[in-house]
Amino acid sequence: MFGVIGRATAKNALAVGAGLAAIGFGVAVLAPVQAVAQDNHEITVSITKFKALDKADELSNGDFFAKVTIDGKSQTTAQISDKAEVHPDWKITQAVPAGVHKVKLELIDKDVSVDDPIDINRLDRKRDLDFAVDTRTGKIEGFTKTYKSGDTITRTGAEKKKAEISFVVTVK
Ligand SMILES: [Ca+2]
Ligand SMILES: [Ca+2]
Ligand SMILES: [Ca+2]
Repeated sequence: MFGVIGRATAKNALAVGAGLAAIGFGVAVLAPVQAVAQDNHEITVSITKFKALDKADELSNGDFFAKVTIDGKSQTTAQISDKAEVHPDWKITQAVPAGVHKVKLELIDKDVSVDDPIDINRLDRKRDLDFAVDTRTGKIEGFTKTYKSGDTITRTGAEKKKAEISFVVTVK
């Protein structure tokens, strides 16, 4: 697009008005192109189960919630305070265009000052989970094996303030 504008401007090097008209034309052409990329697919991350493996809080049970970020847009779930295995059935859904999308899953203990990120990734110095979801194929990549839409994925942290978490990613 800039190349087209550049050539048009060069041809009319002295005619500033023509250059501005070309830029205006460029914007008018861009608008319908963006409208074609409709958010007609959907990614849902359901956290079906988690269990804290040590204490997230010193004096009480942890108060946990999940944060799911899809293509840079974050949503959080409600909070659950429990020391036992929890089946929260938290669901986060986001409409997306067809294709591959980056997803980040975090389990967090809510604290008064700074929240505690709970370790759900067995890698050292990495507490959250990053993966990519292809809404066209239903494949979920970024783990040691490739999962597909509807599979239950279970991961366990190994550092201090850790949990085991199970979740399902579905696409439609
Ligand atoms: Ca805490
Ligand atoms: Ca807490
Ligand atoms: Ca870790």
